[in-house]
Amino acid sequence: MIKRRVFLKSGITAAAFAGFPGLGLNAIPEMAGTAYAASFTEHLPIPSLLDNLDKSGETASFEMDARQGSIEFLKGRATPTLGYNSDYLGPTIRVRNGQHFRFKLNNTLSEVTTLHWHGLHVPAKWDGGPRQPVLPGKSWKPEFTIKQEAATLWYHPHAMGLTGKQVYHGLAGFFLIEDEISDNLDIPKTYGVDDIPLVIQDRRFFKDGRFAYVQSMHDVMMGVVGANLLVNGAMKPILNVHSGLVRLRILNGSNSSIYRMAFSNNRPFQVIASDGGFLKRPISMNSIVLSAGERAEVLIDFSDLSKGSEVNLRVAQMGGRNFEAMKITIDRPSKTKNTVPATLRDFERIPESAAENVRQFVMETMSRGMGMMGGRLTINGKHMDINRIDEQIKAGSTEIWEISNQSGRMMNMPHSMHLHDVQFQILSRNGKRPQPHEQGRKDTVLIMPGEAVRIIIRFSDYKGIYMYHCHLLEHEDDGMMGQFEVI
Ligand SMILES: [Cu+2]
Repeated sequence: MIKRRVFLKSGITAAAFAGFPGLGLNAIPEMAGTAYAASFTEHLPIPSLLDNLDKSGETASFEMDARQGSIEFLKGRATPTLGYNSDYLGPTIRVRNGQHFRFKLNNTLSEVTTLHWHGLHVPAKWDGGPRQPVLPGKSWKPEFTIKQEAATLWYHPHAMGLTGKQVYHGLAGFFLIEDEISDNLDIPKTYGVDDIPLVIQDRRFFKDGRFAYVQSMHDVMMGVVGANLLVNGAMKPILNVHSGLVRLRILNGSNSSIYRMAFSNNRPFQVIASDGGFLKRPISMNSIVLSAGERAEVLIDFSDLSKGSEVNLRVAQMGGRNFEAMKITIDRPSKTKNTVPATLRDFERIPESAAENVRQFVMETMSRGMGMMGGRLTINGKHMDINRIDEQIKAGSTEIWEISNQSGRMMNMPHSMHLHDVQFQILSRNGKRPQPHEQGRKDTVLIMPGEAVRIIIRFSDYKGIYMYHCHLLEHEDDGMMGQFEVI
């Protein structure tokens, strides 16, 4: 009875599941699970930093183990986890544009994994997608040159059918690129002090403490949504900052949730960067929506507040809960005098006329004629097939991709389209110019039911096979993914 009530509350009708054999309402798990009590006691964990910014040293060389771990998110109950060099999450990798990057991943897990550089312009063979599996006990040694301007990217596993589970258990980390422009901007840049990475994730637990990652039909269709919120792996942490300007690099690292983020009293903040780097100029906002996989860098000014003041980071889950996610406490006066710069970085908008080709992508649930074969979620009526190349693209060409979400007839399901290798620009959303903070460099874009988004992409030097897929990880694992080959 409880399950049924929770299910109906989600606004989906039983009819939406008609035609899925053996899946009556009883098969639907509790939606978001129990919300466990947490109070602002723990300090925000800051992932350790791997960097080699010594300008004489041209090569950055790092090694990480993907390994099992355990954490007591709930007091007295151990949660088995995964992490890179750590029980949960991984270190922040920081590199410079132009630097040579050498890396070694050791897979100490009992199953296959990969490591994908989300947002990075990277040779196809080192992309770390499903085509580059790393077997248990094996290592993977990518090596390439960073050819990309300053940005907040991230890394996570991307093995066929296992992405959702492995990310949920903790495999994810930040990948930051710096360059001369980020060096010269007068913005906070002391890592962990006034330049803070924040990965936001919701989680659902079984009573014994294990993560409740079950991939039921409901979870695959609607995404795994949890009633507990983690910021850098901590529930309701406290962050102590100075009474000055603070930079937050925010990643929606959840599997399938869409978040609206804001601060107490709707305190305004300045958005300075989207997925792929700095905007032309700061955009003042009171809240920002990020879908799974998207990032934003924001500057927030606490100089009007005295020591002891508190400001909460608020996260509202679309169609779900409102969380007081983190408490920011002003614990010292500011020693630095940063002001928000008027401009950030030149940005050349690619004109529509530059496009040599237009492609259409329809993201759809149970497309006509596909029936029950494979997954339920499709792009252009197809499920992911690693032996099929879906799109061939000429190296050096510019294309427009028109992506529409036509799942609304089946059920109201947002999607989050992500392209590997490239940073694209959004031309329009439902025929209208995107909001100012969406006019910069993007690699992931939220597409609500019934929406159509047009993006423009320059495919430059690297040839080879890359993925495009829904970044709601349950959708990706169900096959809402295709491959493009740059030839
Ligand atoms: Cu999706």
